[in-house]
Amino acid sequence: MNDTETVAMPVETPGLVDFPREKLTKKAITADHPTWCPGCGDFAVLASYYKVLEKRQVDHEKIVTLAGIGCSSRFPYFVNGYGAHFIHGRGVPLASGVSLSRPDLKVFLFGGDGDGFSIGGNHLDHGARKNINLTYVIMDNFVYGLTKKQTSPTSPIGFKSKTDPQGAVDQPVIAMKKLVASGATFIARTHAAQVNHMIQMIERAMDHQGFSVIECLSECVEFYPGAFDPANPRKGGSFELIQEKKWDGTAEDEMRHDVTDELAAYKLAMLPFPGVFGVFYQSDRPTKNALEKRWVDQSREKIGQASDLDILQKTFDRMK
Ligand SMILES: Cc1ncc(C[n+]2csc(CCOP(=O)(O)OP(=O)(O)O)c2C)c(N)n1
Ligand code: SF4
Ligand SMILES: [Mg+2]
Repeated sequence: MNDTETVAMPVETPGLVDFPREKLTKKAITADHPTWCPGCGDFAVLASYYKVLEKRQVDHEKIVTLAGIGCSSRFPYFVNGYGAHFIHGRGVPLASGVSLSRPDLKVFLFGGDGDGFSIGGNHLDHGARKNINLTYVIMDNFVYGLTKKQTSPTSPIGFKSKTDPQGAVDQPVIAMKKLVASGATFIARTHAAQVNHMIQMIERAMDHQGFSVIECLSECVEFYPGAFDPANPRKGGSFELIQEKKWDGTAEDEMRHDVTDELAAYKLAMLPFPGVFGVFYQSDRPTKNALEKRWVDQSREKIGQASDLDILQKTFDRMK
């Protein structure tokens, strides 16, 4: 097998026998009452997440909801399931560890633009290039919401905040450009005011084997109201969808977007705000989970399928 082939991963949970299941309902997945400001875009993202889990009837014990720190990162409190609200910017390493050690779980990570592109920017790049199997939703509101209005890495030039009272002067990170360059193998963009589209994107992301990441424009009504009106038809904007190739041989298909074309994805990412929405890029490069498993399996075969305990004991014996 060469490294470009996709490696199938087992999905059984070790030691778990089949048992009759009750239908997974929204009530069963809902935990605490969300504490965001009334009108915050994050409510719709959470509702879409509930909807996807319910629609897809994900095994309840396999749902893992992880996050960094920020308003958007409060997700794990509101989901009844395994999860952790972790350190600011460190969600990707945490989620990577969970995914690599328990490939049978459905690992979801949520966070903000500050969490993902500023303090966690480096982690995002490495999680993406390693193609760790997880789904990461970045709720981009162009501001630090939780800490009450500082300039974020995605704030546009001129944005007035507590850290830039005269208006931001630094070139912002363009989320989709960064994501395409990162090596993530599923990259999509959506808007919290477009719930059906958001649900579709989350479903496609969770079905993808590898590092799937979604930029979701989610308005901070408290500290950056109206930021995404240009992408909201109900506020006079336009929500332009990417037309994906259907490979049907028609003339119009020539004009459609090939999601496997990285350069085409980068060109879409360069469109001026509000840009376009949908799947920018997708590739079936093998995951680190699968490559690591192959290496572990081969090593185990070499040592006669010894148990984890035997291997540990032998390692200790060698150290004596
Ligand atoms: C190491 C560390 N640095 C800084 C902070 C303070 N802090 C908490 S949340 C946050 C920014 C949150 O912004 P974002 O990630 O965009 O999330 P939002 O609140 O906008 O959803 C900062 C700077 C922290 N908690 N830990
Ligand atoms: S401060 Fe902004 S991001 Fe945070 S809950 Fe309020 S509206 Fe939402
Ligand atoms: Mg933010």
